[in-house]
Amino acid sequence: MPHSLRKLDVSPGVVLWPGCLEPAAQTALIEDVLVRVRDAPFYRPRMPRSGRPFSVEETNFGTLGWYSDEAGYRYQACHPRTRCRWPPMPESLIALWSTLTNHPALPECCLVNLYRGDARMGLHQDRDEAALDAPVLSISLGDDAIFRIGGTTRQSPPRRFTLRSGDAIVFGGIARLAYHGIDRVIANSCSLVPGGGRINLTLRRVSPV
Ligand code: MD3
Ligand code: FE
Repeated sequence: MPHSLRKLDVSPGVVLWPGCLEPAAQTALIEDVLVRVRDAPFYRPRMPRSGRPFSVEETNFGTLGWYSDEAGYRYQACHPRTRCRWPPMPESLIALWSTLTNHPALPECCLVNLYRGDARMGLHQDRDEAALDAPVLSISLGDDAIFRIGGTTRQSPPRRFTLRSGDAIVFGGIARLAYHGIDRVIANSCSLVPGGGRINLTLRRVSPV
């Protein structure tokens, strides 16, 4: 259950709930994540063609997981190393999706991004989902991150703001295809993630209804 439903309209299509999850809910959620990570360990995706490894480590929950390697970006039902289906999405996240997005269809993918050390995420669009009418929900856990979001071209002037542990943010409408990225993570700004760092959970609908 969300702790605070105080919301901020950050820019068209972007709604931020600062401190949506209270500390106890953050602890419960990180435990829900880490127990699933035992079955679906973090791996380092690679860039299409070049095979250059990401600085971020990833895993997924739900019926479809986002994956990238030399062959390209795609959604797949199984973990690349274990070959098993991804663990189910925590129920609390499905409930939060319905509360915050009001979207009628269920999320299919919870992409889990782990930022440690100098990990960052370059400016990109999320456009591997056929269901581009559905919003994306992101939940931040652990260290603060400097998030950057622009418009629908790389040239659009970006806005930057900090995403903190427990924050929830929804990207829909015109923001759904906005360029965005994580410039950097502020090490040791939060002690929630065992071993340090930041975990971001991104919930997405992939298939059209
Ligand atoms: C804006 N992750 O996994 S979450 C990603 O914090 C990704 O790990 C970042 O970008 C992270 O693709 C940013 C915020 C986010 C997620 C999806 C979006 C912003 C978005 C999709 C469309 C527009
Ligand atoms: Fe993204």
